[in-house]
Amino acid sequence: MKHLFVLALLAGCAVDEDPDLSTETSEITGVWFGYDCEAGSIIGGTRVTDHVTASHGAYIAFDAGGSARFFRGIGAPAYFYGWARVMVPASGGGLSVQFDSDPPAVYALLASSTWMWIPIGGHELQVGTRQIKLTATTAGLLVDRILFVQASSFIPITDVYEAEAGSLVFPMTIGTQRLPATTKYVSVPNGSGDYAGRVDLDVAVPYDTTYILWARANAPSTADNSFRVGRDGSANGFAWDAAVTSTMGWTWNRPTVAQRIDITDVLSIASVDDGAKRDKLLITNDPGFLPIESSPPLVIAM
Ligand SMILES: [Ca+2]
Ligand SMILES: [Ca+2]
Repeated sequence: MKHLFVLALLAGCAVDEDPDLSTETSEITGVWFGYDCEAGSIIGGTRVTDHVTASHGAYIAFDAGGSARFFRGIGAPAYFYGWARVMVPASGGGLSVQFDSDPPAVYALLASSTWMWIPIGGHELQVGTRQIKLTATTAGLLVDRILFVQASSFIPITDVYEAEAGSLVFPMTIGTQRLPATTKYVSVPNGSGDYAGRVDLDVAVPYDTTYILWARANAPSTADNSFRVGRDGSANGFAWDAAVTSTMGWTWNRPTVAQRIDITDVLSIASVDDGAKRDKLLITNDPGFLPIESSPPLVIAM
């Protein structure tokens, strides 16, 4: 890291932070890099806000000017397509993206009360340390993550499905936890028996390929945490053990292997252990996206 850092200084780049030089490749995106914006170098009227619907539990808000900068070490010239996960105030807004001392490009954004991914252009990145600088043309713009991939056809998603919105097969039933906030979930109540009950969720993705699945679950013991996920009503998919939680606690976890999903598909979540509760399923193709649970566990609709 030091080596390229010194080279960058010699080349006259304005670098005031160690760049992130890690190279990552995922089976879903190919070569990629991304940042949770709250981890950037943030100055001026930009603040970091914690929230459970943001990746790593936080986003940046452009309140009154300010900027967020990220430093990327590039080992070989490559073309990257950029994406940003944003929420836009009712007035609409604009996100400005600047590489090094290039003229900034401004992307006009429509109002959105939920997170959405927007494209932020293609960029040829040369060898060395590149600076990516974000600013906003409108106060109130929120930015959670930025993601850069080499595949021109890639479209990022971070889609959340409520488990209780699916089609239930008895003895899978809908339940409600009132505290610390109202959470609706599905479960096979303890005593109803193992290996019985299912919920089928209709899902949609941009294209047929593999995706990362996350589930938010309550699983108070290893006897109350197992389920299977298949497709089209079958449980012949893969086993998934939720992370063990406190009695009233909820947490996100994921299987290590990405799973194939078609453009329109039915994911079937079949109960193995009675007593396990499932609140939400999140489907993403962003390898760096991390849903988190605040501590003590809050329950806030995503
Ligand atoms: Ca974030
Ligand atoms: Ca739910």
